[in-house]
Amino acid sequence: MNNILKIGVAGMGAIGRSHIERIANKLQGAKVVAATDVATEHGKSVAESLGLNFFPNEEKLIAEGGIDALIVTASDEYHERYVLAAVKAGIPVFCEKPLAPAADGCKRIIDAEIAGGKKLVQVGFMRRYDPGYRQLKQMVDSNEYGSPLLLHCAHRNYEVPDNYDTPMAISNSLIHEIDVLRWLISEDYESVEVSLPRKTKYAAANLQDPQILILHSKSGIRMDVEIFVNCHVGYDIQCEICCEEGFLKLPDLSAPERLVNASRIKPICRDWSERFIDAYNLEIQEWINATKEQRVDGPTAWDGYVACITADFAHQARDTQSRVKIEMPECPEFYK
Ligand code: ISE
Repeated sequence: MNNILKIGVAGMGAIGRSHIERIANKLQGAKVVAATDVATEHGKSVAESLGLNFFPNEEKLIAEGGIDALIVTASDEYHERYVLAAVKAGIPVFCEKPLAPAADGCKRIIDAEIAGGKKLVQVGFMRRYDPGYRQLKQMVDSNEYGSPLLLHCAHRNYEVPDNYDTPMAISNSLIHEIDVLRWLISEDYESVEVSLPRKTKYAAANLQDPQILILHSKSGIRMDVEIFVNCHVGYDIQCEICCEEGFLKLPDLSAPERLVNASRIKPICRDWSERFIDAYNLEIQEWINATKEQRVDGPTAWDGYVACITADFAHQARDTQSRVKIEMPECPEFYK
């Protein structure tokens, strides 16, 4: 591999374009050279407007695109197909979360990666790169504040499109907390339950919104996470860790306060691309650096699998309105 990592992108939607833009304008050591998309006409026109070679499918992109690595930013249902193509070709692949819409898809990826004998997959759990979450992690790991006992979290989106349904609140949005909380406390989950409050008038018929997920870790830490995707207020992410000797709070993005008309106004973000811009930049830069040294330093396919297994048990807990034990397979040596 020469000095510049040549990347192909599968999926020319908003997140794909924003990764292409950050690699071109903000990050070092890589260049996006080629692209594919299941929607050929759309993909082709976006790719051409960005000066990228377009290929009609992933096989051609990998075989003829001259790429060293792949970034998968297609919709969730195409993740498995693209990741498997990269793994089978032996090239590193960064896949946006979730690794697949359900755990069985992740399992096929794990099996293929283990069969190839080399770690190639990183999952886009970008919260692990957010400076605020990183500070929380250092504080928890330092043990200066004692053991974590309780976590109170919220994940609020301004609004979501009408095709966004009840399971997506967990599998597409709250999956970030499923990953980042397990990473923060360095422990696996024991059980999950889902409480369903009164529904907002802004939610479409196919969406229960808000929902509250309650997770218990193996050692008994209790974590409640509100997911409220049509809150019509802004993009608001909260995480408070109550430890034996102190309470640790995730900082908000700093913004100046305005004092006007006898009020104090402090803006909050409108959406996630604004709130987590630093996290995305760091995440992709660190992936580029590690990929060039043939390592996977970030969240692995195993982390993606664990998150999807947890989400699948959460769906069961919601549908049965009961506390469900999370059965997790033993982590293979390959991922330890
Ligand atoms: C989106 O895909 C994200 O990753 C955002 O962080 C999350 O807040 C949003 O709900 C998801 O749809």
